[in-house]
Amino acid sequence: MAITRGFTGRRRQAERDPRLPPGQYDVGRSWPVLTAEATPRVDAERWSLTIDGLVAHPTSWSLAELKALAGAADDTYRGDIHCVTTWSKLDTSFTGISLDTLLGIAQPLPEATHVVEESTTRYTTNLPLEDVTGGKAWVVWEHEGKPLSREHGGPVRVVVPHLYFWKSAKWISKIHLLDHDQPGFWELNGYHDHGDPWLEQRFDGD
Ligand SMILES: Nc1nc2c(c(=O)[nH]1)N[C@H]1C(S)=C(S)[C@@H](COP(=O)(O)O)O[C@H]1N2
Ligand SMILES: [Mo]
Repeated sequence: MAITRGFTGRRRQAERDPRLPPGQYDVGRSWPVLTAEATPRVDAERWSLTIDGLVAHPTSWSLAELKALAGAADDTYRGDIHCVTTWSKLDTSFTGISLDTLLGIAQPLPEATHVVEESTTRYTTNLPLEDVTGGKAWVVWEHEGKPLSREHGGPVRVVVPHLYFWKSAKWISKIHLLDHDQPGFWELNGYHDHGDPWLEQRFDGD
């Protein structure tokens, strides 16, 4: 028995997809919806994104303006996403604009160290500025080539795929820059402040 169990264990380990962080499973083609609040109906025509706080040029963009800015660049993230509730979705894609482009316009002041993403619903999540710069974060309106559905944050959400997905606010409306860390909705309710899936930073104290 012991030999069989050991053999099975090793085989399972060998078959485990190296793209899966510890404690995660692959949901395949499906995509679970995780929403704490009621799903809002956001009018894409009237929606805008604002970057403000500790920036030289506080700026708001309509969706048409964001699309024009993205233009031919067609900024697409292709890769994996990981939810703290243990599902991961591998090799998926989101199209929008890199936060680098938007922050390049707003220009964070030298003292800016953190951002808070704010949804139209008042959901918030906090990140160090360095986790949303350097090609790590996108503001997106398409998933796998189709408009982002309402339950997944449409018309526009954030995607920060290297952190657990609660750091990716749906129905984004504002990105606020601060000179200190300011825990958001889940961070005030027991989740880890940073949320690195490879370090299993699920809960406060992990
Ligand atoms: N506004 C808002 N954004 C949110 C959430 C939420 O409840 N409200 N849930 C977060 C969590 S915990 C996850 S895992 C992902 C879920 O995104 P999905 O529903 O598109 O899979 O969105 C994140 N962004
Ligand atoms: Mo999540």
